[in-house]
Amino acid sequence: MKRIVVTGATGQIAYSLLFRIAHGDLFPHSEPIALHLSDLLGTEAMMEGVAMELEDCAFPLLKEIHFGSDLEKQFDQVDIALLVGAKPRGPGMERADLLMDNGRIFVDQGRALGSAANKDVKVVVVGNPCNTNCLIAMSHASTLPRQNFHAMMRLDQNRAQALLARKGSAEVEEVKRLTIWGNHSATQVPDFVNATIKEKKALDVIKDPSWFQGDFIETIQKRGAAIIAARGKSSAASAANAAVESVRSLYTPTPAGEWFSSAVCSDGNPYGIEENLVFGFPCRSKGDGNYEIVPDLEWDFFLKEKIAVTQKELISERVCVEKELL
Ligand code: NAX
Repeated sequence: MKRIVVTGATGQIAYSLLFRIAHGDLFPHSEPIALHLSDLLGTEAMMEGVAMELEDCAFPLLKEIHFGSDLEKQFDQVDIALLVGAKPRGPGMERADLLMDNGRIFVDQGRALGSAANKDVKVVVVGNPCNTNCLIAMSHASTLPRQNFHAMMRLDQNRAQALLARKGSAEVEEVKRLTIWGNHSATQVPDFVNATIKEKKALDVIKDPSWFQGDFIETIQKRGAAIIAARGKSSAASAANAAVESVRSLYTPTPAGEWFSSAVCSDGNPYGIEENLVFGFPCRSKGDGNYEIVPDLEWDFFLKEKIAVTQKELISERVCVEKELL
């Protein structure tokens, strides 16, 4: 049986995510599941309501449901931790304030993971700013391997994949080798140089380099804001889907020559990115829950410059939190 904790369990992403997990979507094989719902003190009644709805789905794989606000209890023996809970950015709030406020949450969660979770736990941070939150949690879970921590880049990858399929008149599954380098923010770098459509370089299918360097990158970087403008709320079901796929990719052998995007610890990376960052890289897995960074992808001058910018942003986020939170 796999124990899975979801934080922010009464939030809008969790309201899609929990049901996908309970249905068995995290793994390519059938696996009995114990779900641990974690959220702030005072949300117990809502968590109970969500637990009741989960029961009412009569999911065959869902064997146990636990909920509460005590991190040590909810993180006890978990195999997978999806850290979704975070404070939304309020009006007039600076990015630095958000970094500090949310960073504090991840200090406690990192410690609780280190002391209570299974030693092989795989952690995916969704709550924003997810790369730096992940760095903080990883730094405070010193008993756990740093390579077991991920920040979610998959929604950006999926958005880029869908856009390339539309523009290139292809099916989504015919778009491959997409990397989102760097930070899950407006500086992220969707890599059109190495992406393929129907086994050909995307640049040879959509013969319009200025579209890639302009509209394509900007649309992906600003897609989150466009959803908020249209829906009045941030992405939720698509974020939940991406969280499911982030985990599922770790438990599914990556087909030869392909990869998926995840932000992982940059220590020892093959691209010369500064160490001690959580940075979006191309990753592949043997399906055992672990991954390696795919080496040897080429960057053209344009990508190289953009990747330097996103790296700089991540370094500045780290500088912002390092005194108090690292
Ligand atoms: P909601 O506001 O619906 O839910 C947030 C949840 O977090 C609530 O259950 C709340 O009780 C909990 N929470 C608030 N403060 C907390 C604290 N101090 N400690 C623990 N839990 C706390 O947000 P939702 O739409 O579910 O989004 C959750 C997070 O995902 C946000 O940070 C959001 O920015 C982030 N996202 C990340 C994405 C990604 O691709 N990495 C995309 C979607 C989303 O924007």
